[in-house]
Amino acid sequence: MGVVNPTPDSFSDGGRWTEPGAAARRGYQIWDDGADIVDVGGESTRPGARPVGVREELDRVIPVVEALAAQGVVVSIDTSKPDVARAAIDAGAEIVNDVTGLADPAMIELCAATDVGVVIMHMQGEPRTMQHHPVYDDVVADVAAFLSERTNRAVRGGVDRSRIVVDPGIGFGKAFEHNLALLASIDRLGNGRPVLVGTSRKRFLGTILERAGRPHTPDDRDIATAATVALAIAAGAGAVRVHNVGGAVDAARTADAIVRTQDRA
Ligand code: PMM
Repeated sequence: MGVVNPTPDSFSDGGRWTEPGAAARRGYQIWDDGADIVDVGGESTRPGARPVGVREELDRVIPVVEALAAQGVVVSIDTSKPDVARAAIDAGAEIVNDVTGLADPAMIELCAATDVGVVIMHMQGEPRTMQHHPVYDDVVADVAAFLSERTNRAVRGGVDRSRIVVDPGIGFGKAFEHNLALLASIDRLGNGRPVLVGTSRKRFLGTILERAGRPHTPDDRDIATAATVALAIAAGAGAVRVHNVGGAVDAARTADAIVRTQDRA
């Protein structure tokens, strides 16, 4: 899954694709680079980010979704607002990626009625404050239980279980150690559903690189991201969400080839 954020303030690519034509071109480029899905998001969820209104989010994403879907690109819409998700589905989006894990019952209804693919992500708290002091009893067990509970709730609401993918929400209300623990336990998170992992350019990678005295702007984190992609795929992740698709595709294919070779041996 490649990422395009037509926002002014996303932590990695914010401000680069605010013009819809530029965002759509970026989406095609990601598709060309080998993404199977292009994820379009109009509201930054970076720590401390302020919410945006429905109208503004629609203005940012709908032209981009329309343009990409018209070219045959498989688009997911990264939103927690049912009104935005509905308009995006009408514009051709096939997947709803909800960082609140379908917290709004209207989102469950919409996903059930439209038969889209669904990403249920875990977040502790809300973006404005989520990094202040995240606390868990046992982060892996707590996140796995949340994902299982939200999956079951969606299924009870009419969403086909086979259409659901779960995501531990790396960096969403998680301290450095929480992120590492989750990435080391991907096999325990899915409860039978495929796991999507989004590590791309995130702060915890900056922390690792800083500790080693390495540069650490978000764009400098692509090789570190590729390491997480390979490890995630080797650990059984079903999908990864990244900004630099070309590099991640190479890393994912390599890991996949090695793991499959072992399966055959
Ligand atoms: N991370 C971001 C945004 N949306 N969605 C899912 N499912 N998983 C993630 O890890 C995730 C997400 C962070 O912001 P970005 O769009 O700038 O990468």
